[in-house]
Amino acid sequence: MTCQKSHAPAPAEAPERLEHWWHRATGYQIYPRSFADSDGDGVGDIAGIIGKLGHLADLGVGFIWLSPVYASPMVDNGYDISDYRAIAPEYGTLADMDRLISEARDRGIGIVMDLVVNHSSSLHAWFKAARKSRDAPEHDYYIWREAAAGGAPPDDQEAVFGGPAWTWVEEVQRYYFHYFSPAQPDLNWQNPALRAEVHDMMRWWLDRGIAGFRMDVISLIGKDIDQRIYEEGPDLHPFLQEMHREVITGQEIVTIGESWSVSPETGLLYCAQERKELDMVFEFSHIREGWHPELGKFAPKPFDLVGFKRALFEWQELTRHEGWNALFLTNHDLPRQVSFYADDGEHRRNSARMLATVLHMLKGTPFIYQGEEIGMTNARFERIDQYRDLETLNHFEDQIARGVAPEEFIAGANRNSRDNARTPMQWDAGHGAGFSTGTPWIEVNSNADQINVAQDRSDPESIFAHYRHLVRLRRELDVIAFGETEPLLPDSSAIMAFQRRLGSARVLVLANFTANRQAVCLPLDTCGEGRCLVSSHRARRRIDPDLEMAPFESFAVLFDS
Ligand code: ISL
Repeated sequence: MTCQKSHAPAPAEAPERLEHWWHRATGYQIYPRSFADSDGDGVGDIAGIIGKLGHLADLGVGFIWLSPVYASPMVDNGYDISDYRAIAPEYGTLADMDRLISEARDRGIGIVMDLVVNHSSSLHAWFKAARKSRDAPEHDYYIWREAAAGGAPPDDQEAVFGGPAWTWVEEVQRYYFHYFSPAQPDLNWQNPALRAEVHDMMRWWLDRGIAGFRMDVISLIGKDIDQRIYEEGPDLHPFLQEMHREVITGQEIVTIGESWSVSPETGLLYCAQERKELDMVFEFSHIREGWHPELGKFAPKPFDLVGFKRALFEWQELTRHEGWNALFLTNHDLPRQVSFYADDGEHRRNSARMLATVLHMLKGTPFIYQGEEIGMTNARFERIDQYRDLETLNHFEDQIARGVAPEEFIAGANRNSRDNARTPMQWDAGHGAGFSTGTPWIEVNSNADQINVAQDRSDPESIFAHYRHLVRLRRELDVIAFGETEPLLPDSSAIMAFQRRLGSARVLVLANFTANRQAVCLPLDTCGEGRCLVSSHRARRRIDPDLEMAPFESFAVLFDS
């Protein structure tokens, strides 16, 4: 192996970027159903979250992204909203919500609400009126088409959660469109009155003092149904610009859009500052790298570090001068990161710390998903009746009907089902993992007696302490918040390596993604004597061109000339 010089271009002068509070903040996602249950009904709630604000303040996060807590029949755990201005009774009341906003604010933590406006619940008052009569003003708040010949649906589009994307309504003799389940009819963004209702509702929440919005599948709102263009349709950006003008302008809030279709070609259309749309997007190219190209998420392919790095670095490059990145490896729709990308057995603690180092040393706003800060793992359910997620259950039915063996499906679900991230937060080794005194709505992970907050925080080398340190580094060091990213060793299938640079400061980040010792050969101009910012093993100061890394070791070293 020969060591090479790095050929990184000299960092170009960046145009001036206005600094906002969220540039140095770390987000924390709460899935309320599974976070903390204060009243023993087996379902997490807002009072439970308030009781745990100390944990989040210790971690140092700047804001919480709260998955939906609105009134909902909970077909999709709250991503089916029946009243945007009411709280689901099992989660609490509007007064609880106001208390959460103010108690979090007292600790320097903002609340970012989940804005789910591609669709509502079929039990929303708008849809109830819409399905009764073609003449109701709300009828046009949804997307209707006449039946095709013989009464068939207008086209053969399938819904994400299985089955056709069209459902027939007898009363109005029409089909309505639902990209997700029939319980989630798509809203018709072409209707200006509907858009005005959404803007009004957003202002209502901002008046309550929230810190921003995470916008669920926002890339779908500009769809052109007749052309069968769903993602990033022709009206997406005009609608986002209108929303910015009507609601967001002049507010020091953060907006994060979710988009499964965004690409490096379209990324800056959402988040370049001068376009006045969103601050950043959750994009999934690094996640899709782990999916089977034809068979999708329930037939995952082995993890490929080279593709994963390519995807992450491409977005680091894209947002070098404009736009901003939302950094994440896990959320409520994805598996637990230690299980998916590293090792959740013998090397779990170092794996968790390594993945955290990699993500939190990149440029962007990082998100920690509940339980990630203690290295929670996938659920490993053995039977389909242990699963609760409608996507997993519907796809099970569908794939069994197509001849897939149940064990084969369960193996895929064990790796990639959304329920892996939805088992209750593991607070302690007691009953219900300290999540609930009752029977949790979904089984607690069987490893809760070994993996829990109390256990992790009693360990001086804890995963929690590692995260807390990373969160602080971003707040304190300009090079971490704003430095440019320069990939190193892009072809290595074992090591992720990169540098961050700002002015005279340079940070070198190295991570071993394997359970083996790895010899690493670094470009000479990356080496030298520096200050160890963070490390999972022994502190590294002197970096030589040839070094050896322990299994799942990670570190970052600061050089300042
Ligand atoms: O993970 C997914 C891709 O197969 C989908 O399950 C998921 O629906 C997609 O990521 C969009 O997610 C968002 O919108 C859905 C909701 O079920 C997810 O929880 C939400 O994050 C519909 O509102």
